[in-house]
Amino acid sequence: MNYKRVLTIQDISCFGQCSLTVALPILSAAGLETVILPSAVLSTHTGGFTGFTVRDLTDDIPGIAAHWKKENISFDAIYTGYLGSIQQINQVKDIIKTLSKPGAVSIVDPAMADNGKLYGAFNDEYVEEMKTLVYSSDITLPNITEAAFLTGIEYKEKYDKAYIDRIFAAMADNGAKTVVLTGVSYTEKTTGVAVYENGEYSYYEHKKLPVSSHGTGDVYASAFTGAYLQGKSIFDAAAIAADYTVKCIENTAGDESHRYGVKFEPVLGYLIDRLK
Ligand code: PXL
Repeated sequence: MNYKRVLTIQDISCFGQCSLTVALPILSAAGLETVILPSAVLSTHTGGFTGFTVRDLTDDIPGIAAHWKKENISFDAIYTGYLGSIQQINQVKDIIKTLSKPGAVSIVDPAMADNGKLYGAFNDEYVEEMKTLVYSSDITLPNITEAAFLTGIEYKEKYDKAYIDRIFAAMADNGAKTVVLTGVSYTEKTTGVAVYENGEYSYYEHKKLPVSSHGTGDVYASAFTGAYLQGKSIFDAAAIAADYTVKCIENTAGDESHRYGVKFEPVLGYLIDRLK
């Protein structure tokens, strides 16, 4: 196996199975040296909980990055998820510039919206700043809501391939290189991932489960990053991550007390097998 060092920058939601508590175990299981940079520490994630605590770590980030630079620590890949503020988006841009090895890949999950709406903490100004990070990255993994915000194209619940083509064309016009668009569903019983790479569209379709769970975007992006850095093609990594995410949702479905995240740990073996 290829031993690569990846840095992932996102928050720690202590309870709730998302962001770093998902990314670190999944990337480690994929066989990667995983370095974390927590952007904030929250008692829980912000989806469906009230009264959570937040410790913003913005002021700690420059010192951490400067120490790594001094120690000559650099990365084969930098993968970002939920970032709490505009200032943190700018810090991430600096870190990508200063701590990437030559040829390193930047993978940006613009985790800021779902189901047609921005998450509570974000506004239009945040979206404008996120555009600059997304459009300068090598690979980005938005869902349809995020892609709509990133392009200014209206969000639609029902659409056809022409709508997805329009999103890809607008993202490419803005500078996007490779786009892995999640949650693209053309039929009632199926959903999938649309991939835009080198100007070409491809689509991986799989069954749609009748439940939606929090944190699946983070599971997906982490599994994709793990598979891609282990040498899978963009399309194969997108498909493996989709199959793994389906397994996680299946493993959680039926447990109404577990809607805050997915039980991804018991099925990590499946992901590891797919990476062999
Ligand atoms: O899963 C994305 C995510 C990550 N981190 C925090 C969140 C969310 C989504 O709501 O609130 C803190």
